[in-house]
Amino acid sequence: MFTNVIVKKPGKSYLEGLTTSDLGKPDYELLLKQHDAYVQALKKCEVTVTELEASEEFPDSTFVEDAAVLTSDFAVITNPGAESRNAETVEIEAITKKFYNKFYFIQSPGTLDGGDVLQAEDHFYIGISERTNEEGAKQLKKILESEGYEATIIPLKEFFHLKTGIAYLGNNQLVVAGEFVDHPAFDSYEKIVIGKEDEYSANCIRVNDYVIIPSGFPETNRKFTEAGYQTIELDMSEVQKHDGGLSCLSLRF
Ligand code: CIR
Repeated sequence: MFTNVIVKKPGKSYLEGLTTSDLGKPDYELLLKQHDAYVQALKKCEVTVTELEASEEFPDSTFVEDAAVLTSDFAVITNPGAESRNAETVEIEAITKKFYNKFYFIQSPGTLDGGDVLQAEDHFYIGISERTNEEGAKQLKKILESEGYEATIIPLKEFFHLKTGIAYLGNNQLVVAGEFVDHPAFDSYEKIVIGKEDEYSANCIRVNDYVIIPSGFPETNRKFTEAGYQTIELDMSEVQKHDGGLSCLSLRF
């Protein structure tokens, strides 16, 4: 059960942010509408939304998930792997101080993006990616284990971030795509498998009574509905253009 989320309005500089996709330039007005719909959907999930103002200095800072890993009783401030995003943590640390008094920090030469961290009850999975290095992953594992959690490090083969291709729904159920479908680390879970053509929809978020999924993936929606979940579909086109998905846009705790 989540009670709070932190989101951040995208600034105009979003258009100059990082991307590997070839989906074209985002439309800023449409992006704002999509972000607003995201905030409304979260409110429908009965969480209190803390919305940070846009900052032009950090083009990718609407992807707040990468700057912290939040658990029920402590916060880990990350050390984001992209140079242009590294100082996004300053604002996130300041806002999380309103909710937490126990903090840990990922330190250089360790790098870590929150998008590479998945929590499934008391077990965390930490991806090693272009953004999260082995040192960063090991630091986080040590922090989590010192707090009584289990942690498994997963070197990624293809996905951008760990959560690009996996989500935890609760009830021992995972949503998996691509390299995670047959990954032995996830053998003990019940899985909703997302096909290659619907891969983008594996980045979804369970928030209390709903699973929020990107629109345009009827097969994914059908799978969730069949598994007994209520879904909310959101158009994520302008977010996808900059390699983002539903999880990246919020910190949920
Ligand atoms: C970046 O390259 O950092 C952003 N354009 C996208 C970050 C997406 N974040 C995430 O998957 N957690």
